[in-house]
Order: sequence, then structure tokens, then C-alpha cells
Amino acid sequence: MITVAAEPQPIVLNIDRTALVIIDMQRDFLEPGGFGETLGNNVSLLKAAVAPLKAMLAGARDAGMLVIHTREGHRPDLSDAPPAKIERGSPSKRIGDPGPMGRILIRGEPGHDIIEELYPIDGEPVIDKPGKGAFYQTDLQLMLQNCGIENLIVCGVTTEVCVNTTVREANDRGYRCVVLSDCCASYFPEFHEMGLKMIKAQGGIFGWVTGSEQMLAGLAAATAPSKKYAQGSGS
Ligand code: TIU
Repeated sequence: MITVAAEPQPIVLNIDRTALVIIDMQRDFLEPGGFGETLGNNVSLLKAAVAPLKAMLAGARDAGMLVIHTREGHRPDLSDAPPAKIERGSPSKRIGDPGPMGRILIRGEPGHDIIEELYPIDGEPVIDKPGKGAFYQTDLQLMLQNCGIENLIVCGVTTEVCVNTTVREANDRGYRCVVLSDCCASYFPEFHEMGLKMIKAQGGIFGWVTGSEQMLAGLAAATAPSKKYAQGSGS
């Protein structure tokens, strides 16, 4: 059990029942020429989350925590892409159109893959999702149930879109969600701020918000040699 400083109040986590969920850290959102840029966004704004998330990922791996990655995207034949999503707005390229990193937001294309800095390692599940929420039309809930997970540490992009949608879905399903503010980012700094405020308002209506330093400090305390000795001495 670890206690982590968070808002609106500290949270106690059993790390054996906690998973790190990294939402959509894909080239399509973070690099020029991908889906995010076709929508008219300045994709460089998302870079801020990469270094803190890289440290958090290393900490979670060291702690032996379950790490799950998600990717938003569609089948090459677009059969799982709602026409209402494809036709939305006036992007420079639409989902499925060819771009410099392959077809926009299509599974198997270079742009759809996770950025190198945060690339999954063997044993870390990758959830391919057609929507914004990571539970919609995926086996995420089944996987969490089978692993005995009760708490989610949620990071990734973008704060107010796929991170918020996933946290809301998870909260309704009974998971405690802790969102790491510095490990999330948005194309709109004001939406990042408000997206986090919406989660922690009203006594934590959707969950908790903290930073990667606080979470890593909690993990370090749990895996400190003295604690390990104390736990082991009883057996
Ligand atoms: N456009 C935007 O802010 N986000 C998305 O379309 N998907 C995710 O947030 N992953």
C-alpha cells in the first residue's frame, strides 16, 4: 500500500491492484503530418508530457506494475470508423487519407504507432480502440478484471479528449482513477487545465489529480529496501 499526495485528497493505492494506463501517445497525435496536425493543431504542445511520462513508465516498470498502452485508430477498410467521425469538420486530410506517416489514423501505419520514447516492451498489452474512450469496443475491462486491477493511473493525450473520456468510463465502472497532470497534454492549454479541474472537483467527482513526482515518490517508498525487509521478515 502506498499513500500518494493528490487532489482533492491523498489516495491510498495497493500497487498490486493498480495499472498505469498510457493513452494514445502515438505519432499521429504528437508528430507533424499526423491526425492531430490535420485537425489544425500545433502538435509540439504535446511534447511536454513525454519526459515526465518516460520517467513514470520507468518507475512503474521497476515497481512491477501492470502497464497498458492504448492507440486510437481504425481498420484499413474503415469498417470500424463511423462516417460521422470521418466526415467531421474540415481537416486538411481525413481519416484514411495518405500522409507522410502513412494513412491517417489507420492501424499498421507508421503514424498510428506509439512514439519511440514510450514504446511498449514485451508483456505490456496494447489496446487498439476505435473511439476516444479506452473501454468502448475494446477488451480493456476484461483485462483489468482478470488482472485484479482496481485503480488506474491515467496519462497520455489529449487531456480533455481521450484521457477525460477514458477516466469517465473507468469511474462509472468502479475504478479509482489518478490522473498525472504533467504526464498529460492538450493542444489547448486552457482545456488541459480545465480537464484536470473537472476530474478533481466536487470531492473528486471522476478521480484524483497529482504529478509524476508525487506518484514516483510513493512508489519509491513502497519499494525501499527497509520496507522490503520489513515485509519479508514476517515470512
Ligand atoms: N483531437 C484530440 O484532441 N484528441 C483526439 O482526437 N484523440 C485523443 O485525445 N487521443
